[in-house]
Amino acid sequence: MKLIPEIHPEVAEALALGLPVVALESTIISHGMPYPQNVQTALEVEEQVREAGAVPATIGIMKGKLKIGLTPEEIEEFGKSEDTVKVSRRDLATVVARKMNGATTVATTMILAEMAGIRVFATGGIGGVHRGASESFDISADLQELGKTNVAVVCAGVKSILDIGLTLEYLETMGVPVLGYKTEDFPAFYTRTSGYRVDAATNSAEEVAEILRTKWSLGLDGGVVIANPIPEAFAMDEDLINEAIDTALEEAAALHIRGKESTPFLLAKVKALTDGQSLESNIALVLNNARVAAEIAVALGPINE
Ligand code: PSU
Ligand code: MN
Repeated sequence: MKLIPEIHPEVAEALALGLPVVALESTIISHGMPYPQNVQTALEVEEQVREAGAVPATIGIMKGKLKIGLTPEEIEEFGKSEDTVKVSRRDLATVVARKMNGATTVATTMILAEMAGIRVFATGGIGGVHRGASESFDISADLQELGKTNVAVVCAGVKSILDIGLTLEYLETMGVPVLGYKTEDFPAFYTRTSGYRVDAATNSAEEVAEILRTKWSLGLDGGVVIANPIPEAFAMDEDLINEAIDTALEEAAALHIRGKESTPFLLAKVKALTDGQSLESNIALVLNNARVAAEIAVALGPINE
């Protein structure tokens, strides 16, 4: 028997009517930000999606149930709980079978969004190829997912805790278009530039929607990265953030932090080292991505296959 996700009634209705819906992930709530800012941000992100004319669907796993659209109470539970498992593709079956609570990463949120028929997803940053990956082999499952699952992901680029150049190479190998939203530069999450370029700059949500529609109508399965730089006013000083990242990476190496703990450890360290400034930037860019994702979902309209 096929496992079907539980879709929140408001989301189900929007999908049935062909109205725009934006998927949102839950690892950013459980592992990406501290409580209570995580919950507050998750709720504000939903509000931002609504203001821009789409219905938000925060995705997560509760007691093994696949949930498309969490209630504010469920978001609060995700934000508070300390034993929620970070669930990427390889963890999904175990967490569902054992009826555990799980927070979905970019990869898993894409999988569940696609199951529900949601085509646009907003997050902060995607996972990527870690620095030193030639030794550690640490490459986020997000990149393989982008290669095969039909969901567009609006993000603020890739953090320089990762190897940005290798991440872009990997995306090219997987056939994933990397579009810049009103920029030619690939952004580095906390900063608007990374020294790398996007494949194509776009100037409007309509233009992005046209590329998405064309890709999928060509039968080219897979996602698209829409790189939307952090608003200027919240961009961080490059030297400050790079120094914090270098220190965080040194500490992670000294403590032998590996595997799925790596990204959450680095995020928390960077926040501590920048006196919370990185958290403020993080919140601003996620809200900005939610708005752009909603505009793209509106421009895209329903996809009929
Ligand atoms: N990058 C961020 N914030 C995050 C993450 C990445 O700036 O919260 C989370 C996302 O859920 C992403 C996951 O999918 O970390 C990647 O983890 P890993 O590198 O273990 O695949
Ligand atoms: Mn990893």
